[in-house]
Amino acid sequence: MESTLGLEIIEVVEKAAIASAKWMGKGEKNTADHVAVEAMRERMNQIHMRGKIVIGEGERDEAPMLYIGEEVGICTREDAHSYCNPDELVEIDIAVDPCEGTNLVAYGQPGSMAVLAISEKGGLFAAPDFYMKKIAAPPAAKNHVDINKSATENLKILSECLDRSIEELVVVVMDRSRHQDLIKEIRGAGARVRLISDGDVSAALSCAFAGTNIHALMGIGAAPEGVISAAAMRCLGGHFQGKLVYDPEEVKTGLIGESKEGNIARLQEMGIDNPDKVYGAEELAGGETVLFAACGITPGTLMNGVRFFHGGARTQSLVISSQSMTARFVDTVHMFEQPKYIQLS
Ligand code: VTB
Repeated sequence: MESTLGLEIIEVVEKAAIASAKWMGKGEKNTADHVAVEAMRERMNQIHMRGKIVIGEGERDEAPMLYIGEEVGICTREDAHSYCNPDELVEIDIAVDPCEGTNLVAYGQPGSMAVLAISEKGGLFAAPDFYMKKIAAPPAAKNHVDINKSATENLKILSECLDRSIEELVVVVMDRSRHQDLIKEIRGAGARVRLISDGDVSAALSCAFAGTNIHALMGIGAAPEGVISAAAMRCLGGHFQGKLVYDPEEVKTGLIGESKEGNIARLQEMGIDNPDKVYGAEELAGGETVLFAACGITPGTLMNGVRFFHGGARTQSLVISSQSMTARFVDTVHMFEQPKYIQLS
């Protein structure tokens, strides 16, 4: 996979974040999402790559752009052989969430970002549009905590791995009714809960960095976002596990007339024969080379949000590569026109 790709994808997430940030606080979540999708797709189509969207904005008949299966990049054109080199013609899989946390953007709340993950063909799990039970934890706890253990057991393990008292531990949980028992159990074990309204990708990622005051993510979110989180955690050596949720008793997928049996059958049609399988980060993002890029739309734990100034904008992105084993924080000043001056910080 092209090493330059790791640099070009910074611009892909930056453009999406800037477009979406213009709608920050306007209460228009669909517009905040739509403009991010357009900007991400436009910049991706300027890259010498042969990409296929494996996680995107929906099925082809649901989403006009960045739908599952859409081909993106200059080297997807029929005459690509005449102007793309062999490396650039190698098919790659792309998982995108141009505006992860549309509500957060619409209401000006922290934690939204434009995000994507890339791997060679077949390197990312094409997650179904189901919920996923997730657990994320720092590298020190990798393969020690386990999604099949109780929150209480995992907190004890986390405490030992991090050499921190349970009372010091902070677990991020999405503020949903489905998590009432989980939240009660975490607090009962003595740990603290940081509730978020949306954006569990940012939360998962934060577990891999010290100093974020986030020591774990637990609870149920979306499976596609779980794959993107896993791509980052795979590169960072963090712990991430996911387990598909198919029982409406745990969480309703919103499909009319859904049933546990019907959901199991849908998963089997997708080739998922074991609906109770536990996926590790290395299975959700198992490719030899995995790239992850995110740019803050609103301020978050790891990255600042987009800040506009007269004639430009400033962004902060994070690009992680399993190839170079690097996590780059990229601070970019975008000059839309010749600025009067550039604020240094
Ligand atoms: C989850 C979470 C995402 O949306 O999908 C959430 O993974 C939706 O959960 O990060 P609900 O269906 O319970 O609202 C996000 O928060 C944002 O896309």
